Amino acid sequence: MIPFKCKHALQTPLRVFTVLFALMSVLGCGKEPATPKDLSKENLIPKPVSLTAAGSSFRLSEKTGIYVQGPAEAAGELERIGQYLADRLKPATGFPLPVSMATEAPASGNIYLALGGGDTELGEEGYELNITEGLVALTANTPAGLFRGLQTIRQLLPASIELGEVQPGPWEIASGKIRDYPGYAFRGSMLDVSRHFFGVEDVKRYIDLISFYKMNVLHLGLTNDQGWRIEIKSWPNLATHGGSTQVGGGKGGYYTQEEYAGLVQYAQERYITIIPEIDMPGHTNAALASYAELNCDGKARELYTGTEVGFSTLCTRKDSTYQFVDDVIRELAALTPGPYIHIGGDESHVTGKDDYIYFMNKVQDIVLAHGKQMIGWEEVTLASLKPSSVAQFWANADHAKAAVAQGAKIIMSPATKAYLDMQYDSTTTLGLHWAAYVEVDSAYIWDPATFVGGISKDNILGIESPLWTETITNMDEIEYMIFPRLAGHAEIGWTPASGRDWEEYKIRLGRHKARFEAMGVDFYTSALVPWEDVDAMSDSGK
Ligand code: TNX
Repeated sequence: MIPFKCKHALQTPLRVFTVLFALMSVLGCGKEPATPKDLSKENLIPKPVSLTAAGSSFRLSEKTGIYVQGPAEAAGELERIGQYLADRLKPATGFPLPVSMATEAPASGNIYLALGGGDTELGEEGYELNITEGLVALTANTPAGLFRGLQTIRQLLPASIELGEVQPGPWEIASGKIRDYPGYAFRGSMLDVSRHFFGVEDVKRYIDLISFYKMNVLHLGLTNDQGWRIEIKSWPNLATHGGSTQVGGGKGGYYTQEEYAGLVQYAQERYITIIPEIDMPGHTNAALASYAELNCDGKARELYTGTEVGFSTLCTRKDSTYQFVDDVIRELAALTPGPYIHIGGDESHVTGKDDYIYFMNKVQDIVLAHGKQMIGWEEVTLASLKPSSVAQFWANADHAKAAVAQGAKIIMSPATKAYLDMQYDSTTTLGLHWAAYVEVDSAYIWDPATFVGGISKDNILGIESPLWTETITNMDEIEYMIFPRLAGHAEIGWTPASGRDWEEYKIRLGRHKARFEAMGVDFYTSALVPWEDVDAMSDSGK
């Protein structure tokens, strides 16, 4: 239970109070929650690869310090990671949680974050967490691995750890050992900031929310018919004119390059790669409205605020189109430390097939020339893909198979399972349902490695769940559509298929209710999930 509910209950008249008191004891409210002693009963999402319980617990106190250890050249980064944990734990505990460098494990009562090395099974993002009565010790090969492990520590503490004001605690974690690493190297979500524009603060919250579930990619849909959302200095009208509206005719917006660089850094500090998408040659009305010369007839289009798709195209046989593409990719590549640029390529219904292929082959070369790998929606497989290119499957298995036949890797985003803009059921007011109604169970019950016959895990880079925003206008609506489905997608990307079972998962998910509430997440309370008011990951309510 979350303490403010207890305070409220205490003000009620005596008779009602007696009933409430009985209820509160059941829920563990009004007394200290039971000490969590069995690590195997924790409700972690994604579920760890392996976990052994040890039967006691660690207690965080006002004396707890966070000690970080690693080579001198990593000191700054390790201190930042330690500080990230301190910043997550300080508001609710009220403890000072100082961060310091260490050369060996600290004394009893502390948290120890150490870069190990050499544990090849843990790979780039895995971690090992050893919790004893005396110490919480997290080790990983890389800072990214430590960061993923910190999300586990957060989830092992009571849900009220996520509240912004001091709570009574106690702050205890069941003892034992977790060894954990992801099944797929690429685990992401896409946010479409073009159909409706979402400002820097919203994108930061999106990053924070996906990082809590150990995702490592944020794909930003920066351009579409309805809006161009990134400043391009060599073609300034794209943002100032092309970004000036959105679906429904609202005022739109765009990120300056400085703001965008700030987002990239914010994501990097959470070990999330931002993949920028410039959708071409279709979905380009905002660009076609900003520069007349991008149209074959030389006439600028009107800005568009509806939700149709497939009516726009760049002029693929004009040389100046490739000057435009080169300038945009050059500026974007300079803002992109990650390896990928997404060039869209979907639903180009008014581009001739030969023109489409001619265009894509040229664009792929441009992306490579600027030192990046190309990702495109599955239709790009019509072109001659280089082995470094990646196709993003959304609906057509033949496209995905053709991409694999060309040596390309696949990102799995089946619309019937992974599209976060699909309505949960026929009563959902937001979203669309052209692919399917996607209830929380359906979003969870599928395996990327068997979803398309002939495409196996080796061909798959990972999984991504896209949120298209034709009907989504603010952060509350974003949260309602992505949660709880995104948590399930994160688990599919991380946890081995053998560890995934809906009947077991739905219990863990139901126990995340207090955690969503404490984080202020506006989520869909699906009737298929047994939601429970469990605060502590204690033995109560299990
Ligand atoms: C299809 S799937 C699109 C988007 C829409 C989405 C709505 C794909 C690559 N393109 O343009 O926003 O459906 O669900």
